[in-house]
Amino acid sequence: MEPTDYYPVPHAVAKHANLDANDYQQLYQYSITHPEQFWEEQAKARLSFSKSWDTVHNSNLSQGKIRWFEGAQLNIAYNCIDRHLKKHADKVAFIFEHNDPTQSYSLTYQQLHEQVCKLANVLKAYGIEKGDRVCIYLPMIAEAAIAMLACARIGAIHSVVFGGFSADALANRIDDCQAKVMITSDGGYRGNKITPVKANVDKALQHTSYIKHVIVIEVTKTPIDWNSERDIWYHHVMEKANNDCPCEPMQAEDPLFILYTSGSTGKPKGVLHTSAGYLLYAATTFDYTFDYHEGDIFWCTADIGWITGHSYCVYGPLANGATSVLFGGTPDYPDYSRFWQVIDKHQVNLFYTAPTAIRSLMRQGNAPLQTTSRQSLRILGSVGEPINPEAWHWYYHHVGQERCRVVDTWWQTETGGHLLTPLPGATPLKPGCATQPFLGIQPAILDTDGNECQGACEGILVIKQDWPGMLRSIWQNHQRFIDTYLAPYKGYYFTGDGAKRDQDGDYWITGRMDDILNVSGHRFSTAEIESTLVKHPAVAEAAIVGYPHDTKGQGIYAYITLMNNTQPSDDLKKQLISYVRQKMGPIYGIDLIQWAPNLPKTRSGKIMRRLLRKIAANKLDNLGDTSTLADSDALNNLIEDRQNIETP
Ligand code: 7RM
Repeated sequence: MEPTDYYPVPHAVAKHANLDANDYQQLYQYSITHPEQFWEEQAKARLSFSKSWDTVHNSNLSQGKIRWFEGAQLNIAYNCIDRHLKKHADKVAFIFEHNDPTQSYSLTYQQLHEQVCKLANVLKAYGIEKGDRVCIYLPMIAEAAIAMLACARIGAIHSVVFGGFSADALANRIDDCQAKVMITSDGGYRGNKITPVKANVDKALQHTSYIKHVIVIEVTKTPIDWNSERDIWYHHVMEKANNDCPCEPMQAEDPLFILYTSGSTGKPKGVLHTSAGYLLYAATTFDYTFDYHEGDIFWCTADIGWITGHSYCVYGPLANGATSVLFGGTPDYPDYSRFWQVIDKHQVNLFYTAPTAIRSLMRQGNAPLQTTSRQSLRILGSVGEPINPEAWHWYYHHVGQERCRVVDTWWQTETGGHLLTPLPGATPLKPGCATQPFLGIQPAILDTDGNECQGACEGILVIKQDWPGMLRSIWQNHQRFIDTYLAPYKGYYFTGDGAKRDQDGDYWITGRMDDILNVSGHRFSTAEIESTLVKHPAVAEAAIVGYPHDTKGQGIYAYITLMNNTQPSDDLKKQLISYVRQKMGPIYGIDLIQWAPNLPKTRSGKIMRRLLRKIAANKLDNLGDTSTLADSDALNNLIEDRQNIETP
């Protein structure tokens, strides 16, 4: 490590921060030696309960039983909205920054309350009761947050499906959780394009029969098909809805939402989060990681369809009574200065985005930055994948003008909130390093035999105790929850990531240990893409691997074995690429296809992905042990042919 690649906390920053290095050290020790007292104090300070708990913590990690604040009652919408009204009714909750910069507007806590109550009453009128599932399939609009909160108000469980997923993917997710009502829109804006939203819903609903009512928000006013027995205009029913809706009292461990994420086997997992623990963890991490101070303007650029949107566009900021920007546009529209323009326009203090966005903006050079001042910025956050030092430096030196702390937050859909992150006033920064555990989190690094490594080392990242924001189960598949996260290393939560710990005790994430790709900060299961490809009549077999990609982090590389009677062609490549996008969603863009008359396999028939990854990356100097290969010709042919594949 270069000696300059280290950014200590300036005194002035430490002095004004919620936690300085001493506070963090003390509080961290306390949080892991007295977790129950620590989280009980946090809960009392941060949340309002209508009934207190019997036990703070009643978990058994190896048995898959995770329970926090059992016996307590609260309502999540009450905690995010109602309790702020007394003092802050006119404070802005959301600034909605429309795709079209001239169409932005704000929503105060009072206005948010009214919209949420009305929609909650609409849901009730269409038969939604406590515990029912509601599917939300929307572009990034303020109504997406309103819909989540309306569910929370009446105890319905929301399942938000990201708008970039296809009709098939949507249908599978509806089926898995048996959602009764769908909240969607006619279309969505993306830069100068309009995306079909309702059309995807119509297609999905041909394959599933659970949804009884579809509430449609008018966004783009594009023509859509209408099924009058099923479809309802949002603005019609909202106009007539009563704005008084009591909050349903919920048990601390009642489900709040399901969010599907890619697993290493094909089928997506319905990650289940519950009420009190999740909200407490989102609220605490929001406050400390972003060093939130009353009056700050926060902007998380994530879509609400991902966990980052759930925890840091909606629940974390609202639980803290904060003002945040919701962004319905793209970083390149109307031009590449959009992020920086929005920061100036709304005087954003705390900004949170993904390395893939940073890299693609960095590629535009500094001209788009120079039209803006960005003087309001104090904290810069990163999430979704490792941030490479080059992008980190650009973010720190150019975007933040060396004035802002960069928080590289490592966490997962399953963890509910940040597990590893620097704290602005407490932690010295190292580019590309997620640094230190959050309060209450005890990471460990295991070797392949499951032994804990001490000191500086590299291995498998696990967490030693449960924390309030941890997932509680996989929807309707508790055994899969245990098998995936708890059984691999008994007594630990298995993250699926590798990590390195350096001599200062700082953690560096090295990437996934399983067959999950991280493309532009999104999780993709290689198995899921493979099983889609083999459904195409021309495909006999497919193997997907990731390879290093300049802006996306990882690109998707497909090795495809065609049916005997099928001729390879560039046209067929295009067809296969669009087939996958159509079946799985436009975010599933295969970058490169290589024809593989044979795949390199072991004698027992396992595809040797390790070799395929090396070929895809064009790293052919050290292939490692190839002695278990059944047929070395397959490998040699692929290596030879690799030269004919252009890396875009
Ligand atoms: C929040 C989110 C989770 C996976 C995770 C990692 C990777 C996320 C970082 C990161 C290095 C980071 N949820 N990951 N953040 N890797 N540094 N700061 O992304 O469920 O969609 O993905 O993303 O591999 O396991 S997620």
